[in-house]
Amino acid sequence: MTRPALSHSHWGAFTPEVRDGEVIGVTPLGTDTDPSPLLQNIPGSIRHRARVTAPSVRRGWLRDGPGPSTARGSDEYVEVSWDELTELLAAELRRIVDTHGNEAIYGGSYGWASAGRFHHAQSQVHRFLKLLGGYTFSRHSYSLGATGVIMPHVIGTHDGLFKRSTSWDVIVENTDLLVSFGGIALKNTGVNHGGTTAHPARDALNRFRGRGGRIVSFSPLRDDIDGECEWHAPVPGTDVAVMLALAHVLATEGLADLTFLRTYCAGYERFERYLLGTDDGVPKSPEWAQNLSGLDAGGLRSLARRMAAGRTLVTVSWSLQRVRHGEQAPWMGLTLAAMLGQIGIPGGGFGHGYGSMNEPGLAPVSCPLPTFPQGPNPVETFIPVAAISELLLRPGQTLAYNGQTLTLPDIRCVYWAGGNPFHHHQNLPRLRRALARVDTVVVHDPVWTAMAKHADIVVPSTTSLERDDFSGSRNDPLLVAMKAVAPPYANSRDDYTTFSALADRLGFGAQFTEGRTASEWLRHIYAEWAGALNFPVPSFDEFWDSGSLELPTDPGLTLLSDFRENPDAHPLHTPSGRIEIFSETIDGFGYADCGGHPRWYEPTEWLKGKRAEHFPLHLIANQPRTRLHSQLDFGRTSQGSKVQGREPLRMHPGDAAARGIADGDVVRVFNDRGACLAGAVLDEGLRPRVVQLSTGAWFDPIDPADPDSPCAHGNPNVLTDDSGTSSLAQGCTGQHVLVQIERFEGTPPPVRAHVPPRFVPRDQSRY
Ligand code: PGD
Repeated sequence: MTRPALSHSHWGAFTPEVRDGEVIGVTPLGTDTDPSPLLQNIPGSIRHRARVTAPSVRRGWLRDGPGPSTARGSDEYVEVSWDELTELLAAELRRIVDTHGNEAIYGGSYGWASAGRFHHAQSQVHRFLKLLGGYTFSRHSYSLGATGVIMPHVIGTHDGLFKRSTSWDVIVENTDLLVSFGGIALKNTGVNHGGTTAHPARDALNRFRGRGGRIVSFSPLRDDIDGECEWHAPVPGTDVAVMLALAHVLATEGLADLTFLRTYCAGYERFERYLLGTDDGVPKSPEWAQNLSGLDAGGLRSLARRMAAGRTLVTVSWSLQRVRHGEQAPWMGLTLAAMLGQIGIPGGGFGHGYGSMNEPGLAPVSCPLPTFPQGPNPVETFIPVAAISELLLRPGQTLAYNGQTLTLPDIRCVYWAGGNPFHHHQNLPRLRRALARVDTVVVHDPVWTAMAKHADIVVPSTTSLERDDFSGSRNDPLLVAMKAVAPPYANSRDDYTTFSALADRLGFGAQFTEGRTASEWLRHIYAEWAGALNFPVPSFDEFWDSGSLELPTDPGLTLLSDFRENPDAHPLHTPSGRIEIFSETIDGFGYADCGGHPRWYEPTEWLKGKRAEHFPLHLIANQPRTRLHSQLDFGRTSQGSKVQGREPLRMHPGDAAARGIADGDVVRVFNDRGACLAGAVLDEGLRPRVVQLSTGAWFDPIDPADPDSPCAHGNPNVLTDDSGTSSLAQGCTGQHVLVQIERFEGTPPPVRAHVPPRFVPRDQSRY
């Protein structure tokens, strides 16, 4: 038995214990004081049955050639050699480019893939497709679709909000009251997309409480704050109304900081007319908000006074913008903080995403990170990332987005590496119909996800445990040398090798590889980076041998402190240089679903709407506690939470009793879009009529040939609505959906989510 060096994942660094090419145990990095339980999903993952063991082609595609097919998702596969795969794929890409042009390839390929600067699947696929002549791309993320568009308009940055957020230490030392919309769930602070070597949030919140700080949490789920807090459980989707009510108290009781609003903001007066009901006759008072949110008006009034009386930080979780009209919550949270006048003061102001990822609150690295060069994309067509089904189902039609009218191109090939749309996209029956329309679907993944099972060409990728790489994230001090701990499993290859062979076959191999092997690229990227720094770092060999390298960071930040100090010397990148409480730009777009200032819009999926007469429970489809998205769903931590093999669905005991449901029962969750099975867990820590089913259980259609088939395993995206946040951002709205639930009677179907598809021998594939 050997004990190899450090390895790294999105949820933490660890030392793997390896036997016979498999990880059998992991020891978290010694300096990590709160290691993530997700690490325990890793043992057994290299040789798991769900791995793609060889290049595979869908039988119908091999037999009939490229073209639309409803067999995607239910067909058999044929194993082919790497040479044959390269030949087939290169010929198909050439055909599409020659016949339909490069914009007919959708390479938006969203997804978190694995930690690692070089073998990062998105970087690899995008570099390859750019050199092929380009591809239709995607903008923004499923995490932050609404924020990614609204915040640059109103505060002039998106990344900076997280990267240069107020640090945990500053909060611990200065904040009196932390008013959190959407909570600060420590389950989410386990992860970061570049990797993360320390988890300070739990300790920071405890130290904050120890100093006398108070936490107020607005969330339908009690455990969105771990530990003590004042919990308010509004009707889901009404946070903006609650924020408006707090703002109303500040405005009407002389508690708003008018000097701050005049000096640092633009357009408060226009917003105030709306707030006070000057034009529409509806004051957005606590009584008004009580009607919508179910929260006591008196309680809101006294909270607003407390917020004005001390150092208050208003935080908004990312989940609140992952709903219809999701642009409004971060914008209104920012406006509320601006009215308190504490933006830029240590411990006061605004924060977005504390408890959404392990980034806000952490010190940023004060130098650039090493990068794998991408090059330009010669194609200009794109979609906001969550419009994938729109793109495939409505070629030639238009989509409103951020003041533009996009014409959707006619996509013939969908090329995916390092993401799982059957995890991240909404309304899976619609997505299945959309994928049936194209000529060819290509997926690179180490495992047989539902997306791989819908592909025509499946490329077996290695996991990060099977290749040398190094990781780094913008808010983590360590570059970590990620040394391979096992050889590539079965017949898998790293994506770089796959793309190198393909590029070679297509005639641009030399441009893609620049003559370097993977290990030469690691050295090259490191050397290029080291050469551009203004401080010395060890040689690559020294770094590789020592296992990690500590980078300088900017500790003790307060968000927008420089702007506060001197708004003329440090103007925001907005048209006014100020925080735009009223945005002339957005107003000028003339959208009915996103106007010039933050406002309350009635949600489409909420308990007080018409739809709730048919589907009377509000399902929160949030991030899972037991895995990252859909990754390693078959791992120990994830499997340990399942109920009768299905994803746990939490519901209030009263709602369960009314339906004859007991703890541990299999339940059927349904609405007019689809249905799934799940395992009931009764919990009083939810607002009545709210249920919670996390994303990430692998989609498992009971009848794979039926696009409307229910999922046996508990994937909530069979239920969610595939509509954008608004015409402004068109972001993902998967967080909220109305459903009905009943006890499942009879013998539930088996869960086959992690079982590979059926294969037929090569000589039978012609029939
Ligand atoms: P992952 O499960 O991380 O989900 O969606 P995302 O697609 O990122 O998928 C990553 C895939 O990459 C996995 O299948 C993994 O096996 C594969 N992979 C890992 N390493 C490699 C590699 O080296 N090479 C290749 N080729 N593949 C690799 C996440 C998305 O879901 C996000 S970020 C959010 S915030 C959204 N949240 C919600 C939500 O709140 N509610 C709903 N209903 N839906 C959501 N979807 C979104």
